Amino acid sequence: MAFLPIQIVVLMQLLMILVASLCLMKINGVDLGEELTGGVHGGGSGQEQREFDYFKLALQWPGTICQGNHRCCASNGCCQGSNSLSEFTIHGLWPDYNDGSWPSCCNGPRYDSKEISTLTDVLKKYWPSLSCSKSSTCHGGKGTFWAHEWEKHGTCCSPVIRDEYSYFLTAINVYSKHNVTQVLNEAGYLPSNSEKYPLGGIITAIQNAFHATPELQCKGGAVEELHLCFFKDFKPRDCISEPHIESYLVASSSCPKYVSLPDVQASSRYADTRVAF
Ligand code: U2P
Repeated sequence: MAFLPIQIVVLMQLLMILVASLCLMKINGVDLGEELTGGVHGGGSGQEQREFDYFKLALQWPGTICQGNHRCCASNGCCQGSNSLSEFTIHGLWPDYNDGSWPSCCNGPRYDSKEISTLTDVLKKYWPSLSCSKSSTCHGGKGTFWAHEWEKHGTCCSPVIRDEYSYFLTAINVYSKHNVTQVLNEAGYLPSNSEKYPLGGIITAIQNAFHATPELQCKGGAVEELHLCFFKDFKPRDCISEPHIESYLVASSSCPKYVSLPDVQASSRYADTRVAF
């Protein structure tokens, strides 16, 4: 009985240490949630980071992204009549770690548009920026969408991809070899402003075509991004560690059970809002 107060005091001290540690973490800006769910680790410029585990080809659905984007400029693919908004375009080729985090801004040369001058036309069509905003680069400045993707992700693809030209060319090749839009169209999932499609059906169509499970992200019930994952030799692999679609639907996806693939026409949509630059 005589030991009871001492035990309580020790317990209280332990509790105070725990509370103090949590407060310090908050003060130092460490976000526990982010640490647990993954995030942009090692985001400084030109850092030596451990080799990545696999590639993620991130595709975006312009029909969804362009709906929330009403400003036109020369670089905004949403406004280019020649660009189809009914096809997935490239967001980036991202090296990722199996634990859900990823390296960023690794050692490597800064973006140089001259390096990819021969690819520009192809990139404008299949890897357009879908906004007028400039993107952050790894050196504290702002640059094009392509500059952002090369510096943040491309520099971390070593030793598989070692230079800017190879980074963009590889992404275009992987994208052309895995035509997600065609796979979905052939399965009956066509761009539409009225139809809703089962998320499970979309995932199954991709699984049947590429023998790997993709990752999907939605905004307001519409598909915004679709990610395909690859081993370092570019053979397809699952993006998600949980192989059961049902649990994936419930636990990890920002998509509802039925999703849309909005159909937005670039030329007609922007006919009245186009501005000269
Ligand atoms: O998901 C929000 C942003 O985080 C970055 N991201 C996400 C998943 C992943 O596997 N790798 C990755 O880098 C992307 O950042 P961005 O390239 O757009 O700057 C993604 O948009």
